[in-house]
Amino acid sequence: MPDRTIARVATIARRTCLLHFNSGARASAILRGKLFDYDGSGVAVGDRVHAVCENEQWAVEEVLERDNAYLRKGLRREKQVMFANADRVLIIASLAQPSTKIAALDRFLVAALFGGVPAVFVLTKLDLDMAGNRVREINSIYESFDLRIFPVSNITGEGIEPLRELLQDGVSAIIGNSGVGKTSLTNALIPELDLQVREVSAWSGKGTHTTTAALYLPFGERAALIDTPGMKSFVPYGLGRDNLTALFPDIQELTRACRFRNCKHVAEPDCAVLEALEEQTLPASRYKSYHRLLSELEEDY
Ligand SMILES: Nc1nc2c(ncn2[C@@H]2O[C@H](COP(=O)(O)OP(=O)(O)O)[C@@H](O)[C@H]2O)c(=O)[nH]1
Ligand SMILES: [Mg+2]
Ligand SMILES: [Zn+2]
Repeated sequence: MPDRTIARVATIARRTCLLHFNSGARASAILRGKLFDYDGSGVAVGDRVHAVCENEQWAVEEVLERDNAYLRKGLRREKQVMFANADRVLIIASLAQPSTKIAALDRFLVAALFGGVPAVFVLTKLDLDMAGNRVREINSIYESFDLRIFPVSNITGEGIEPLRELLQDGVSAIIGNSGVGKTSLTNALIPELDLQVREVSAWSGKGTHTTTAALYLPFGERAALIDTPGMKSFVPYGLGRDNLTALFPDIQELTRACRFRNCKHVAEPDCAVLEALEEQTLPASRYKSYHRLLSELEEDY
C-alpha cells in the first residue's frame, strides 16, 4: 500500500478513526490537532480524507470538501456531524409498536433538507398495519414532496426487494429513533453485513463503553451503508427563524399568499397557511411540526 492515499472514515473514537481504503483494507489512524473534534471542524464518518503513513502509523492529514452532511444538535447545543457524503438518507419510522409521530419524521426530514442529503422514508412493521391506514396517511401528508416512501416488513420480507435494489449503488445512511426496526431492517436488506458491523463497532467501542459514532460499512460492488447509533430524541442543528420556512417547502409555498410579509401564521388575518389548515390542504401535523420547531428555536435565545 502506498504511504499516502485517499480513504474514507469508517468510524471515530476519541482521537483516532478507522479508515477504509479502496482496497477494502481498514486501519486505525491518528487525528491530529483540530481534526479530532467531533463536529464541523473535525472529521466525520463518511468523510474522504488524505491519509499518510509514517513508521507504520496512519494519520489523517486533511478532510476533503464534503458533498453534504447530516447534522444534529448535541446536549450542549454543539454541532455534531452524524455522517457526511451520503447519496441518500433512509429515514426509518415504524407504522405501529411504536407508531412513529409525524413530528419525528419531520425532524429527520428537516435535517436532510438542511444538510443537502436526499431523503427516503422507510416505514417498517407493515405487517402490523394490516389495513394500511397509517401508510395511506403518511403517503398523503408527503404527496407533494419529492420523496420516495417504502413500506416494508422486516418479518415477512414484504417491500424489502425494491429497497435492496435502491441500496446497490452509492452510500445509504440509516437514521431513526430506537425501536423502529433499524437493526432488523439492516439484517433483512444486507445479511452479510452482520460480521462487519461487529468488527467495526468493536473497534470503535474500544476503551469506551458505548458506541457513539456512526459506522461506514461497504458492501457489494459499489455500495455502502452508514449505520447510526440509536437515539431517543433528535434535535436538528442549524435551524433559525430565517431558514426554517425554507425547510418546510409545503408551508413556504403557501406563505407567498399571506397578506403580511412578516406573517407568523398564528392568528394573522388573511394568512394563507391558516386557510390551508382550515381547508385541510395543509395537514395539521405539518403545521404542528413547524410551530414546534419554531418554539424550540425561540427557547434558545
Ligand atoms: N412486527 C414487526 N416487528 C418488527 C419489524 N421490524 C422490527 N421489529 C421488532 O421491533 C423491535 C425493535 O427492532 P430493532 O431492529 O431492534 O430496532 P432498532 O432499535 O431501530 O434497531 C424488535 O422487537 C423487532 O423484532 C417489522 O417489520 N415487523
Ligand atoms: Mg438497533
Ligand atoms: Zn401566514
